[in-house]
Amino acid sequence: MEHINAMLDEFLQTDNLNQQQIQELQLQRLRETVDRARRAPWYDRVLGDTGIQVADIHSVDDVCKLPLTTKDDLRQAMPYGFLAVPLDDVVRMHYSSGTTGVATGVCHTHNDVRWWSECVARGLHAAGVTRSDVFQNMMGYGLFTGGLGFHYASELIGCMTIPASAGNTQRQVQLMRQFGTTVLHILPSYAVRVANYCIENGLDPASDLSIRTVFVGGEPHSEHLRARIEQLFDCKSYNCYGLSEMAGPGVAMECPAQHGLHVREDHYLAEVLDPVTLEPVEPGERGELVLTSLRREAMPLLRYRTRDLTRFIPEPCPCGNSHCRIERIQGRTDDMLIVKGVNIYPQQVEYVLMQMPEVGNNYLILLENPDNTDDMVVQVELSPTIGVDDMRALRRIERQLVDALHAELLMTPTVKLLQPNSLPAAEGKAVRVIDNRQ
Ligand code: DLL
Repeated sequence: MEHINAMLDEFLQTDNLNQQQIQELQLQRLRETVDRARRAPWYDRVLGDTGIQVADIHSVDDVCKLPLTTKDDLRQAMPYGFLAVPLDDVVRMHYSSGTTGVATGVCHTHNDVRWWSECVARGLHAAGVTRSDVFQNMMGYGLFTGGLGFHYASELIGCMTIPASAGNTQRQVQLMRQFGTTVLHILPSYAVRVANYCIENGLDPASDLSIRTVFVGGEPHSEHLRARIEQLFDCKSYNCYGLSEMAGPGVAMECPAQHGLHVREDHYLAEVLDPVTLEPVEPGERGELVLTSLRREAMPLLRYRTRDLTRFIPEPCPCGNSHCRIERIQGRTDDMLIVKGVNIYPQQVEYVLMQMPEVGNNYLILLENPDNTDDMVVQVELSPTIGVDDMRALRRIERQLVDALHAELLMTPTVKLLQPNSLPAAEGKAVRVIDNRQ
């Protein structure tokens, strides 16, 4: 118990560093990282080509002198081109999930695993999770980082941890009831599905379960989806962001203010760049998040292009944590769809749908071009509370959805209403778009 309290005190001290202290720490760690990165064959070559030395880094702003790293670079250098330690020092590897191409492997030393767990544990602690909580981890265990990333963190806090992994909803609910689960870690799309499974089986997820805190992440989701989760389980839902290349979940997490995610700035140096010019955006403007790991030993990454779109929230956070905040991820640069010449992010569709109480859990965007003209069909599951026999009511809902989507997207999609739970449920992260266009 004493060691947990000492650790929690340390978390508090780190979260309460002021910006000047954070930047001093970042500068020291940035220099160490550049030094360490040179031991990896890839960076030895790339940094050698640029001629940049540790001595050229005088402030954290000098990070812009370093070369950018992309997912393609990682792919080219698979499996060990980015490894900066002897293989003997590596204790684990994970895959990035590869939703946008070939998955890449990421290696970890003992320290990498420990610091990663601490980053997540800080978020659990900030949200009020304690050793008295029963923590059900419903993210996939294995190569995906969602499961093990939170598992070690909740054990650090001292929670009774249920390594439930993803899927098998009936057993998940049974575990929650049997063991009085109070905290969940879950994909946001799956959270709503679990709640609806409860309702269909005569349980009220708000009153028949004991969930008070839910951590969601791993995929984009809107503020409205959060509101739904909170209402369904009568809980607080906190957003957690991360990517396997930077260890996994815990790069940035929400605090009780629930407005933006605090980047763990003692571990990650964040930049927001214009994805086209690759120059920093104006303060507070949206762009691509670029991350430099500051402590990772096995695979330090310099200026990694995440492809995730966000912005810094410049105002200080009322929670007192002075680490910078990013807004929830608005999509990925490579998510953008061009339909009939209009740029669309799937997040915009979710934003519209989740405001309508008639809409159920799941939706799917289908893109086709039968006569060389783009067609966008939004398949929308209805809420289980809507009678599917009232044709007039269904036509009204369809019309409302088309109008609301048109107002947001500036183009008119076709809307198809479906019975509740009729779309195939994804095993892992939700599949929101199928592009069948030639
Ligand atoms: O998804 C790590 C993770 C697991 C984070 C569980 C949070 C909770 P990857 O499989 O490598 O790692 O996928 C990383 O997922 O670049 C984002 O595009 C997306 N992503 C992750 N968290 C969020 C989030 C894990 N909270 C990619 N909001 C990232 C939006 C997210 N997108």
